[in-house]
Amino acid sequence: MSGPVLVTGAAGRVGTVLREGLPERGWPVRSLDVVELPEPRPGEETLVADVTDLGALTAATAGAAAVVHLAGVSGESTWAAVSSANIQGTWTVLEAARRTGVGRVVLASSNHATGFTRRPASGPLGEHDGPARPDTFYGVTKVAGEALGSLYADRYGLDVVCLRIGTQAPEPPTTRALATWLSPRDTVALVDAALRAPSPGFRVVWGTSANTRGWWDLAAARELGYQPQDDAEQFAAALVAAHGEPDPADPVHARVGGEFTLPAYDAEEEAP
Ligand code: 15L
Repeated sequence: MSGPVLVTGAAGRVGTVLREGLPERGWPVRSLDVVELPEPRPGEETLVADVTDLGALTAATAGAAAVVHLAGVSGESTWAAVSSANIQGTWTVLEAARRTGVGRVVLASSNHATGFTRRPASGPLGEHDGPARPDTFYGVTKVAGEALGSLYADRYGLDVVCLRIGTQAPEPPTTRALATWLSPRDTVALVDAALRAPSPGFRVVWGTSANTRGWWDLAAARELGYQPQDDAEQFAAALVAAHGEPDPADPVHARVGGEFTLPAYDAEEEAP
């Protein structure tokens, strides 16, 4: 593959990590966001566009080696806001890739596509144990994004790798994240593997670090070549001292989507 990797939503949390980390792994980056990108890196191309603008996205995708699609609303919102940015936006990215002949798209999906799944009593959850069970409108858009990826893989032959990301952050922010954390270093490693894997076709993989308390099986991600380096356990003592051991009977810990499954995340609460 030649040409830069187009990263949409490059100004966001994950995008900021990739703008730094992908070039270190040999991928030049073309960064796109709806806001002006701060501090362009040497060799980085930057673009400002709305991810639902097909003309702009087609122009931005032309000549790219692959697309890493992160843009969108990253939590619960009104149906209008989240469906436009996340479903229309993902269709736009895939359609732009098809029109320009870019063969690989890595989609940022989310654990919230399966958020109402009960945490396993023992043993890890594989991707097939996690059918669509969204916990929010946001989760529904991630299910739809995966479905669009599947369609574009089957109908048009694109390689589409969907990363069901856990909690991407510099450090695990909560005791739940002792299971769900994806470190910055492992974020880069996971996306790099999704970009490099030979002919993956359509894949859905969990995206976490190698957390001792993790409940998602990383076998499918490892099959792509992902080798996680980090484990949230190094932060466990401090988090447990501050918040107590996670109680499996607490609704936040009983379902994989955590607090997104709580009544407070009913999008009615978000409606204007
Ligand atoms: C996500 O999908 C969100 O984008 C992020 O803000 C976190 O809430 C994360 O999931 C999580 O489950 O911790």
